[in-house]
Amino acid sequence: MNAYVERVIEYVKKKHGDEPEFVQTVEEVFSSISPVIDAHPEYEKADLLTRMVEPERMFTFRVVWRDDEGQWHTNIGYRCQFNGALGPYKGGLRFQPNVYPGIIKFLGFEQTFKNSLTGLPIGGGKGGSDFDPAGKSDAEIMRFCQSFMTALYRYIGPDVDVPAGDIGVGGREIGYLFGQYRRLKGAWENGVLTGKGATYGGSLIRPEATGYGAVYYLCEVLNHEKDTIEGKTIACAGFGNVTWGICKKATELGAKVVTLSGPDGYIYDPDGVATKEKIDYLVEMRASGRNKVKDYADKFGVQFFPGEKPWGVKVDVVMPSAMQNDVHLEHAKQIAANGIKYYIEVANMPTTNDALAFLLEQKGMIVAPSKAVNAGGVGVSALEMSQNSERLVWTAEEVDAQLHKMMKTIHEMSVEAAEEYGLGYNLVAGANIAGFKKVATAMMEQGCF
Ligand code: 2IT
Repeated sequence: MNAYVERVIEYVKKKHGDEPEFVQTVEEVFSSISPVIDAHPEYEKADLLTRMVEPERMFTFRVVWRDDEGQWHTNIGYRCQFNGALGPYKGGLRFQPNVYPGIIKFLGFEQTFKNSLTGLPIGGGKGGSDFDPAGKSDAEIMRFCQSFMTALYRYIGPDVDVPAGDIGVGGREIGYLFGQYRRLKGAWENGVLTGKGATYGGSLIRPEATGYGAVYYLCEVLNHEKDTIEGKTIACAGFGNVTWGICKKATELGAKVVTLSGPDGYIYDPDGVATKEKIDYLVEMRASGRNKVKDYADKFGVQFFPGEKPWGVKVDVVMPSAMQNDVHLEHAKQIAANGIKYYIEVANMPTTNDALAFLLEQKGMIVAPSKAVNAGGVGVSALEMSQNSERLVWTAEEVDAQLHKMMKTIHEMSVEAAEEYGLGYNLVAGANIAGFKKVATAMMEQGCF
């Protein structure tokens, strides 16, 4: 590996040992771009990599809210404006009790390169709170969102920083956040958030975009292998918005999602999460706030495996679509032992670095990285920003066609970037290189700061 890259990784390990997820993503991205640093000595001269691992701005804020019994609670809010070289900071808000600076920073770092891959003018950001939405009433969620936005609104804006949803933040939360922003600003700036409802500037297809985009990307991979999606079985994780989108598109194209997971275990449905009733039920499960996938097994009479992950199931395609570090080395070994050819990451950093390295060594296995596969979500968010600034609403067909084109281009760019450095069909390195190059060029051209 390039000596400068090694030094920066060591520096990050030393400085951020208490933020393991952040160290993990820096190591993953920077080890891929080592050949680019070899070819561009000016990056070391400008110490570009040390600049890249330091967020432009990151802050915390107090979020105080009252529950239905009249009890007061205090949570921590975060926003990390990681890199604005390509456009306004853009990235989701995550509400989950395990949120701490290391999670927000890993997501913001990933987001910077992912947003670059979309080809659209968006910088990287991320935010959220350690608030736990599970079991909260609608009124409690609303009061929390209003308090969160009251603290955040002066630091964001359509040309400054445009948050969206992530785990624990969906259309309902974005609605409450937007309502409070509008109330505080006294202005119709609907470009300030994406993932809005369709009646007030939300883009059609945005709720589906991450899942649809992931399946479009999978189709590009299959096409490259002269294979087709028809008849394929897919193991997914989670049962949130992303998995829902995958189920819809996979079913439409003749494939079957056979597993879902939750904090309580996983379900196996050999017929596939493939009927409208089943797919709609995912939305109900999520809205219930129970956060249990067993509900699906009870309702549809399929097998439930308590406390287990779905990675031992024999399928054609594995798509970890729930959360970070969901696939460990022991799971990776099971996946390889099952002879699975397609490992398509969907959630942000779903694979530990040792598991990823193991999978990349497997002959005949194709590994696709999440920052490319899930980029359709934020890509359509950028299209939502375009529609808001034009004060227009595009049709679902227009948005879907653009999303499809975007996913094809991301795959193509990754293939070309890896080939340029003699790495063959390496989608992980290709995505990191292609995403990095644009951010690096923009930072260099904008001077040192
Ligand atoms: O991880 C992601 O790309 C998101 N949560 C979506 C971000 C966005 O701005 O739509």
